[in-house]
Parts: sequence; C-alpha cells; structure tokens
Amino acid sequence: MSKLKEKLTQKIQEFRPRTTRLVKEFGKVLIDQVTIDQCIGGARDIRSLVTDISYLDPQEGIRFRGKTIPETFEALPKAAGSDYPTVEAFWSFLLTGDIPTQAEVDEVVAEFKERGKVPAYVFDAIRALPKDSHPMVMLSVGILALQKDSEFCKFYNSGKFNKMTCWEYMYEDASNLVARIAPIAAFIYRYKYKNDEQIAVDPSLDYGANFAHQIGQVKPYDDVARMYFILHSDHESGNVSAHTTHLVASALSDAYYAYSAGLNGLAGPLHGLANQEVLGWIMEFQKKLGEGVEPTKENVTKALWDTLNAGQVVPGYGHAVLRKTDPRYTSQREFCLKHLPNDPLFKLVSMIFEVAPGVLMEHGKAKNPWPNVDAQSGVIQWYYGVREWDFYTVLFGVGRALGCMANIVWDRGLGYAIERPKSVTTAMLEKWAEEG
Ligand code: AMX
Repeated sequence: MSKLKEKLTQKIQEFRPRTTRLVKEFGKVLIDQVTIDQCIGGARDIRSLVTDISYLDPQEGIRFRGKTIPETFEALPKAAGSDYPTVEAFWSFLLTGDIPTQAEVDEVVAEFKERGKVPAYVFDAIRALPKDSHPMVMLSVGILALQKDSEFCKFYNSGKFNKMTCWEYMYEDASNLVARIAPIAAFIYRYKYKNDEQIAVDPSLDYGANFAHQIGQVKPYDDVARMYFILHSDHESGNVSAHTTHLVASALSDAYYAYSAGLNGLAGPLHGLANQEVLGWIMEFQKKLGEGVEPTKENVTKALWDTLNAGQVVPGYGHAVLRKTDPRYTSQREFCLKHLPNDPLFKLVSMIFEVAPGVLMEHGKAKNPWPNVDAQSGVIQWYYGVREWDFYTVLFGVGRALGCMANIVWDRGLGYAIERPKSVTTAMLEKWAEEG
C-alpha cells in the first residue's frame, strides 16, 4: 500500500467517530431553517452539506484544508525550479490535510506515472465524436469511457461489498481519474485544434509540467498549469460541479459516472463555462470597437451596460456565496502582474475590473459585483498561446477533478448516505405563506 493510502486509512479511521457521535448524540440539533425564497431560489445558503476539504467564507474566499490560497502555495513543496507546488503535493494535501514531505510527493509523482496511462479505448471514444463537438463533451465522454475498468464497481459487483472498506476502491478510481484526466485533456487539445498531432507523455515530468509538454507549451506554462489546476480544484460542496459529483456518487455510482456528470454541470455558462464566455465577451467588445480603437473606461462602461440592457449577465462577475473579489482572481492577477504586466488583454481585463463593479452596483441586481475566478483566467491562457477559448472550461475540469475526487473518497470513507432532499408543491408553499 502507498504511503498516501496508508495515511488516508489512518485519517479516515480516526475521523469516523466524530461523524458517528454527531449523528447519534446530536442528530436533532438545529443548524439552519429554510425559507420560501431559498426553496424557489436554488437552495441558496441552506446549510445541508458537509465537507472538510475546503471552506468558502463569503468575505475571505476559499480555504483549502484550513489554508488560504497564499498559505497553501507557501506551505507545499514546490516543483523543482518552480514557484508553484506540484499538483501531486496538493492532491496529497487535499486528501489528508497534511503538508506532504518531498519524499511523500515524489512517491505520488511516481505513482501518477503508472496511474496516468490512458487506455486506447478512451481516445477511440473521443475520436468517434464529431470533431466540432464541444471539448467539454469530449472530456465528459472520455471520463465516462473509463468506467468499464472501475475498481469500485467491480468491488460492488463482487458480492463482498462492504460500507467500511468501499472507500479504498473509490480511492483507486479517484486517483486513476485524477492521473488520467490531464493527459485526456491534452489529447483533446491536440486532437481538436492541432491536427491530431499528439505529443507523448514525458515520464520525467510532474503532472503540471507534463500537461504543458503534452499540449505543446514550454516554461513557464508548467507553472500556469500547476497554478490553474490548484486554484480551480475545490470551492466547498455546494457549487454545481462538486454537488453533482457528490450527489451521483451518493447513489454508489463510481467516480467515473460521478465526475462525468459533474463535468456536464461545469459546462454551464453560469458555472465553469464563464471563463470561455469572458474571452468571447472581450473579443466581441474589441470587434465592435473596431481596429485601432483603444479601450477606455467610457467605452468599456458602455459595453457593460449594453450587455446588461440586453438582459445578459456580465461573465466573470458575481458569485452565489462570495461577497468580495475572489482570491482566485487575485492570485491569477498577481501572476499577470509578474509575468505579463504590459499585455493589452491583461490591461483591458484590469480596466473591466476598475469599472464593472460600479456598473453592476448601479444596475442593482447582482448581490456580488466583484470578479470571480473566471474573469482573469482566460487572459493567461491567451498570452501563452492557448487561444482556443472553448477549451478553457476543460482546464477548469482538470483542476476541479482534484477537489471532487478528494470529496467522494471521504464521502465513502465516512459512509455518507444517498442524497435525497424532500420536495414540496407550490400549493403547499402558498398555504404556508398564508399561514405566515
Ligand atoms: N451580470 C449581470 N447580472 C448578474 C450578475 C452578473 N455578473 N450576477 C448576478 N446577476 C443578477 C442575476 O442574474 C439575478 O438576476 P435576476 O434576479 O433577474 O434573476 C440577480 O443578479 C441576483 O443574482 P445573485 O443572487 O447575485 O447571483 P446568483 O447567486 O443567483 O448567481 C452567478 C451567481 C455566479 C450565477 C451569477 O453571479 C452570474 O450569472 N454571474 C455571471 C456568470 C459567471 O461569471 N459565472 C461563474 C461563477 C463562478 C464559477 O462557477 N465558475
């Protein structure tokens, strides 16, 4: 057994009594109440999910395992010659909550080389799709195709299924999925946009660097990949991709079924597709502006109002939980300030950052007028030549796998139940409304 799995076994065993005690001794303690507007309005803010992988504070933003983004980057061992930690170090941290040693990271890096070998049938399944299918369809199909080799599913069908040990099989699938999703994404990139000229895995590289290599990028894109995957990994459990993955896995569907479903939710324009929408919005804006016309505060403000007056949302702004600038936005902005301070697209995005919150406040609808993760992420990709912006959500999907997979391993470890909230009818709501 790997050191990581050994450590996780110990952690899960130590943790279980906490969950058991809460249910047995304090099961009826009230932690929230539900109002009609929450019921109709997307269950916003209702406390009904449990996760220890990350927590999202509306003012402060995300903490992974109790650490802010800068603290996480600071604490984890870095990739050789790099400013950023390896994805493997972060995976170990998300799963266990402990900062891994370099030796522990090296073990995961080596393990991922084996786990990351993608069976040919995955590529066949993707190639069978029309080439103009959205890359998120390709990613979702690629992940779903892996299902036939699910260890969890085999264990379930073995007749020896056991609620206490099934997490170990979920862990195997989750680790394989994480190791394979980046090479699958790289395959999609080369297949769809680069004439299917594939680049072989380089076994000397870590996860992020190998992804950069396989899509045909050089340094410092390895750091872009590491940063991007880590920043997009997890945002507690209520967002569409994480919640869908958790929900599907709660029916004891395996990791492949669950994450393929999660990716389908990530592909929505109000969620992960927003990073593609931001670039689309900017390009449309520049086209309308015309050749050689400089963006100014005035014409950016007008473009924002045009979007709002047309009944559309400003992509990359607003959030269901956050009420401040997303620290994932800030982290990417800091990267831009260091590596591409004079890039025209970065300057335009910075100008949008200056005016959009004011416009959205004046518009008066969005509860959060500040930028989210997606407002900034396309700029970096564009700068380094990854300009096929319908691919950006795929990058998000690779990163999000880390959080979703860590979560469903723990879900099975702690024996969470099948999710099944209760529905009511509109007539019931009307009756309760009248009764006050
Ligand atoms: N532009 C224009 N209007 C916005 C807005 C924006 N960026 N954000 C919210 N609003 C509007 C809503 O559409 C809603 O209008 P309605 O009352 O007519 O339906 C109203 O403001 C209240 O919405 P809210 O409570 O502030 O937001 P929410 O929790 O319902 O939705 C989100 C959150 C992210 C879907 C929304 O802010 C949005 O559509 N943003 C733009 C798309 C985007 O950037 N998505 C990515 C989010 C991060 C991620 O998941 N990757």
